Amino acid sequence: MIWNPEYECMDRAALHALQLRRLQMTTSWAYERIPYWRAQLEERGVRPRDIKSLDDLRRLPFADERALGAVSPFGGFALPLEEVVRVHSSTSESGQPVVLGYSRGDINTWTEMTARVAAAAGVHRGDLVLMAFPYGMSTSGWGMHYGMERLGATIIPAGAEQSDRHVAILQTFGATVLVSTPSYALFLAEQAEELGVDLASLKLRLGLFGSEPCTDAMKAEIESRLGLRAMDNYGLSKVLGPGIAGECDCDCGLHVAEDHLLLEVIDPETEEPLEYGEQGELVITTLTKEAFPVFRYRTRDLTRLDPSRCECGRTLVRMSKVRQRTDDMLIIRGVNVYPSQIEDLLARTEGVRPHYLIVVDRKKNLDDLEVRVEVDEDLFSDVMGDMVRFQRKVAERMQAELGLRARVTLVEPGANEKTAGARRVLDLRQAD
Ligand code: DLL
Repeated sequence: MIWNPEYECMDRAALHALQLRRLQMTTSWAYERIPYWRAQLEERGVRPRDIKSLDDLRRLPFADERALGAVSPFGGFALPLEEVVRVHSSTSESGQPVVLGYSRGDINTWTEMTARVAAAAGVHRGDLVLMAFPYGMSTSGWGMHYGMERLGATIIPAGAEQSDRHVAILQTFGATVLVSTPSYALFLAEQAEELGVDLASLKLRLGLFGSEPCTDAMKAEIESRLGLRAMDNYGLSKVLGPGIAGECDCDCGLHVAEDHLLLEVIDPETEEPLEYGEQGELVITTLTKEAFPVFRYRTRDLTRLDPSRCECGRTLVRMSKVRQRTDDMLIIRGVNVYPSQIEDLLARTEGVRPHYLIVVDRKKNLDDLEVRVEVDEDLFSDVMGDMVRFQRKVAERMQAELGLRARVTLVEPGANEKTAGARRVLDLRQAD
């Protein structure tokens, strides 16, 4: 089903005219209300009135998560807190969380965007949806939740990380749709089998998966084990959350909400724009956000765009599935983390040498994070109890500061170099 044909099937010339009007409005809005963006524009000698065509987008400055982190918590807001009805937060490379604000209008637009994604994937009224994304400060659970409700589906807001409960819900409620990361879907299949559940007896028919890359092999495995159709959807918190793009029935890419977002694909080295069809880094400008507009956000995600007409009738551009990033960010059980954040945490821990190795693997379809920490000789020769206490301390810090469950292994000086040379990360998860 096409949720909003007026916009999703819009003539592209009319769409471009709408985008230009919205870009002009957003530029003036940010210039007048956000000192950070005003300074950025002035530095480049650009005034809002200089935006006369969509090509003038290139005159605007880029943003990245360091920049947004630096103005957090509220320096990126265009509205006073009285008019901000929700805040979320998202990690950044610098370790400084980026705080995201949403006005009532933003929540409404976001809901519309996730409703579109859900409808394009095939969710409809009468579906019983198991939401297995987190509902905390992360945008994942809330964003999809509201869209599903608007669509008229029945949502079960279970939240993340309660697999036994999830299995019980799938069985007793007969949920028809699962919303989660793709790796969690596989883990759930595994759990259900271990609990003796016959997967064929479940009523699942559809999965909306996102927040991390999904290989073709993984998708095929999810579909065959859970007996559902797996649909990909893409989003990122700094720009909005989920709802930026989603697959339709035609299996030919993810339609992007271009009436709300302006996309570029650039060469990440030269920052020059690339043609349709060429792979490069996705850069996103928001066109309708009120509380937290963002210009030319460098997603670090690699994709290509296809504006050709899709058989489903939507005219919105399709982005290819994201399989790779330009940076070293890891997504572990849906949590984004940079090796530099782990390094920083270790550097602040007494007794740790500056040699560590991050080993990411997938065990029983669940991401497994091990941090092998080299410790001083004397700690090694200490009694067992001290070592265990030390391991626990590091693991607790990882959980508290980065939201990550990790196994911390203490190794002797020099051990990591023997295993991995100069590398700091070993990602052993399969890729195809
Ligand atoms: O992951 C928002 C989201 C939630 C999207 C639920 C879809 C479903 P962040 O936590 O800010 O936001 O992480 C954003 O995750 O830059 C990509 O690298 C990666 N990512 C998100 N969706 C996909 C996807 C949410 N479908 C970062 N395929 C992005 C591959 C994805 N990577």
